[in-house]
Amino acid sequence: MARPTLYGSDYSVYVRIARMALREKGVDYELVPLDIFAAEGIPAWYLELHPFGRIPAFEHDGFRLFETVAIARYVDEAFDGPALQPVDARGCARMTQIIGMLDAYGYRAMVWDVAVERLEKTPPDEALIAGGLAQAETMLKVLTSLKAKGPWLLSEQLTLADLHAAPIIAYFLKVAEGQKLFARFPDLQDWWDRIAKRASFSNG
Ligand SMILES: N[C@@H](CCC(=O)N[C@@H](CS)C(=O)NCC(=O)O)C(=O)O
Repeated sequence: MARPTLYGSDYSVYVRIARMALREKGVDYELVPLDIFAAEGIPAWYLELHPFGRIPAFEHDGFRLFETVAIARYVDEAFDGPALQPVDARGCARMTQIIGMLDAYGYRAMVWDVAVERLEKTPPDEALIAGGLAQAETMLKVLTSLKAKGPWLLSEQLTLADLHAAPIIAYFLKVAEGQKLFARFPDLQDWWDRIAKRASFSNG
């Protein structure tokens, strides 16, 4: 099968999610560097691939996709390797719920409002960080309540939900406030220790 192409940068949480799916499946792929924040702006050719100018975008044998969850699902279904999605209705719904929740309520609060604001802004907007931490707390409480018993979020099977959560949480843990809040969720801490050891979690 043709080798797929992923467009994006190492710093991106969403690119990392897609790369984890590719690596967990054992898919050989090409990463084409695309810095969405480059001073010269987003190249016109990239906007053909992703009209909203975000990363990642993906291409396989003429088939183009953007939106990380669509990319990850395609990678899971189009290539050999261990299945990364449950087959039962409830497991599949739970996985989709966790991914949707991370996208809708987790990413902006945990990555941008807390981590990026603390690490990159001078002076940081403390009200934004406080609001982000409050939302992150709800997120982690709900994630704990949705997590099944067992090594992964959906019990025995590593799924796209684990791969979606790990890079978002990794970014949150770059800052002391994130570490302090996360330490209050021991069930997630065990899960984190496990996912952080996956070869797919390291970039490259
Ligand atoms: N819904 C998109 C989100 C992708 C996204 O927001 N990517 C970030 C990098 S992690 C980005 O491109 N940000 C550029 C910007 O916000 O202008 C997906 O699932 O792929």
